[in-house]
Amino acid sequence: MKFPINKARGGIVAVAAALALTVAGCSSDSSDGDSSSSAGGGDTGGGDANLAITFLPKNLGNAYFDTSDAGGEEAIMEFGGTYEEVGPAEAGPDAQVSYINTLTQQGVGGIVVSANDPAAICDALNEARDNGVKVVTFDSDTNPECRDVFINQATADGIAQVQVDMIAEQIGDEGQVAILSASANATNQNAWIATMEEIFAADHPNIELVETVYGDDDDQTSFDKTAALLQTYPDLKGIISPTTVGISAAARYLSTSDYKGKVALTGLGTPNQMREYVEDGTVTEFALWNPADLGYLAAYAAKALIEGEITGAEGDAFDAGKLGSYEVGADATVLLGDPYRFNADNIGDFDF
Ligand code: RAM
Repeated sequence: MKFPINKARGGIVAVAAALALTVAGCSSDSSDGDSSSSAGGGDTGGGDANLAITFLPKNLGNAYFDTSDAGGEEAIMEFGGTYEEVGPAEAGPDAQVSYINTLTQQGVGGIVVSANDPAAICDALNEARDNGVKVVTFDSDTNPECRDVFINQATADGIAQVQVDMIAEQIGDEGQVAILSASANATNQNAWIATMEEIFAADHPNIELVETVYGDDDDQTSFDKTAALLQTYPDLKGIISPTTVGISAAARYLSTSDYKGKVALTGLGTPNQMREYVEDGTVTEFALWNPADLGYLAAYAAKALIEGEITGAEGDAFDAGKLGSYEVGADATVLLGDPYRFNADNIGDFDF
């Protein structure tokens, strides 16, 4: 299916009947790997509200978070807050704690964070909250008692199902598969993997999941783990990598190896990182949501919390700019939408 492309807001807007993927074409000034960058509308608008909002990704230098945080920056500019991004170089379980403590001392209004571990940053986040900072998790949640709201990109069931469906289609529903994940404690990947295991067991008796390995959302580690998997399992038919860092590193390895076109690779990737591997036949199809929209929605949720429009109670509703109105569901969770499949027929329509 082809989508009309509309150059708007300095970006590309691709629209389908069933879903609208709005793509921020601008790049964040955080993509240079600085530990901090800021931009904003100057005044923190909204009366007395403290709309200084800082994004804290799992790690810096990950194209996925460059895009999601740029979406957050776009939103914050729109409503006249102050945007900042800080984060660790490596996605370690407690690597974000010192950043959270500093933000608490600085008295920011909100922190928007993707957690490397469900518990390790909880004390720091709750201390921030005790000091009046609103905490939004997005992408990868903490335990629910450590944040005000979680912005979920898609349901864990939906994200797991699309990856199982894609690998089953690509390997003829039989043979050995392995998973190349992010860091071992990542809340999001672990939830998706647990659900994938259930789906394989229930619906795909001829697929054997041989091992899950961890590339730590580091390009070189993910590349090396791919090589090791292929050596260890000579009959491997496919790899699922539910991380944008992992899938692009695995694709790079496969693309110049004898396994290209023989071992299937799918999972979650960004179109810009995967384009050359779809075009050269290494990868048939992968999935993702729109990271820019995820960051944009998270920023508007932080604003609504800071301004007291929502508390995180089920049924709370708030305005999210160009995305429209969203409602808080169970467990103080807001759902962005459905995962989307990218392949040779449509990848040219996307730029993120
Ligand atoms: C990586 C990160 C992120 C995840 C995506 C799919 O960029 O692990 O948390 O949501 O992949």
